Amino acid sequence: MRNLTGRLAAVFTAAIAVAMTSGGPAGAQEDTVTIEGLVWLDRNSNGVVDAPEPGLAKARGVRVYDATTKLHIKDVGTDENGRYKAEGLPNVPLAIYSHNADVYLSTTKSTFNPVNGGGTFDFGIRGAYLPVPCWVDSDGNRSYDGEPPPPGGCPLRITGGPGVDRPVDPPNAVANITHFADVPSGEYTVTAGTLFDQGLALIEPTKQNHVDWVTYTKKITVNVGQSEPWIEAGYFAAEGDMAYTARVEPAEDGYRIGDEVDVVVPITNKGDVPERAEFVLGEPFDEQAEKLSVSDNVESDGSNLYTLKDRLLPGATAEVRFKLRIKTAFSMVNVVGTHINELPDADFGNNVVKFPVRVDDGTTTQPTTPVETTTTTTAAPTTTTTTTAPAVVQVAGGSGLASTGAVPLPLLAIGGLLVGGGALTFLAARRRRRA
Ligand SMILES: [Ca+2]
Ligand SMILES: [Ca+2]
Ligand SMILES: [Ca+2]
Repeated sequence: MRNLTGRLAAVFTAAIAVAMTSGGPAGAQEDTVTIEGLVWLDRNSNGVVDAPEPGLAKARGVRVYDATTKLHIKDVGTDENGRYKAEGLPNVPLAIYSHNADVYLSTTKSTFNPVNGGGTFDFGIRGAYLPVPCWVDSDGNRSYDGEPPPPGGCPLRITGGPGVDRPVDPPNAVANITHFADVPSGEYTVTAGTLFDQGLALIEPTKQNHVDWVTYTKKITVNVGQSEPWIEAGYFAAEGDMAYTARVEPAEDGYRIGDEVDVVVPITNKGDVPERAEFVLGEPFDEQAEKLSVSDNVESDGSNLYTLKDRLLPGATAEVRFKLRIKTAFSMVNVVGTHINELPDADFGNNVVKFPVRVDDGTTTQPTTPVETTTTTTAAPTTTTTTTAPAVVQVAGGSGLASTGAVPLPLLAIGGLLVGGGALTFLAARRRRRA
């Protein structure tokens, strides 16, 4: 018995010894390798890390594969300095690929294969360099002649591609012009900020690479490592002038409570740049006419202040249409454009429209409707044969101008003082919001 016990103990001890040499945690550590390195923006493409060339921070780094089986092991990203490090990789022949070669130009080897025992592998990449002349056109020729940028800098931004969203880079020691540096390939939108509060607006695009003066955007395609396209954003001292008229449809000498009418507000841009126009429908008030619908080319915050959704080109006219049902008598249509649309309005004289409208106020005695009785011979019902005569409306001193957009000069002159209801309040509130 003692002999058997001794033999079992010897076997058990041997088993532990085998397990310790072939399996345990100490063995696993010896069988792994580490790779590390730098991914940097090699702007001069010389394959060397020069002083001003930054690492590609917090981005994609490398992809690691088993070089024999082709199986993907892991992807490793970069830190804030553009460095990557992968520990605990199996000690097998590895294939290491740049994870940026699809959207950047590689200026060094982009693949190391096979790699045994780990090591350090750096990857140089180069993005596109997009010059962006951005200037205030001081000589009026709508071209860039080395003029300085707007006083507050160039409000440009690039968005798109693989998660790019950043402002334009100012001129620096390397590039003496505003630019987007290190841009990976992809589809982008370049957006120019509006500078209306400085009285500046984009020039009319005359070249394919100008940022559009209506949308303040430009869509571009960037190819791997190119030095184009360049984008131009020229501003100039613009003058805004929106002109407003109004009419009522259908054109009638007078209207009755319950009638449905359209108040139409044509707005013409007499300024020299596209702008979104704003105005207040001062009268009729909501208490006087129910708004059944408003054309979809304007937006409103729920007040009686309306803003064109799209910028109106110089010389163009947009019509805003209100469908109204008359609720109570009113005597004026009153439309007032704002002092400041996107730019200050250079001529407020064409912003106020005010004209009289005749509406039956309900006190007029309706004329006794002459029922056609030509065939009446008995007490046959007549109610269904009633013919309603044209309404006779109460004219409160109006001159029947409802059907025209013309504004009598005296009324125009006082219009600015008699802005209906809360128009001035809304105008003031709007300016404060913008401030
Ligand atoms: Ca370099
Ligand atoms: Ca110029
Ligand atoms: Ca105006």
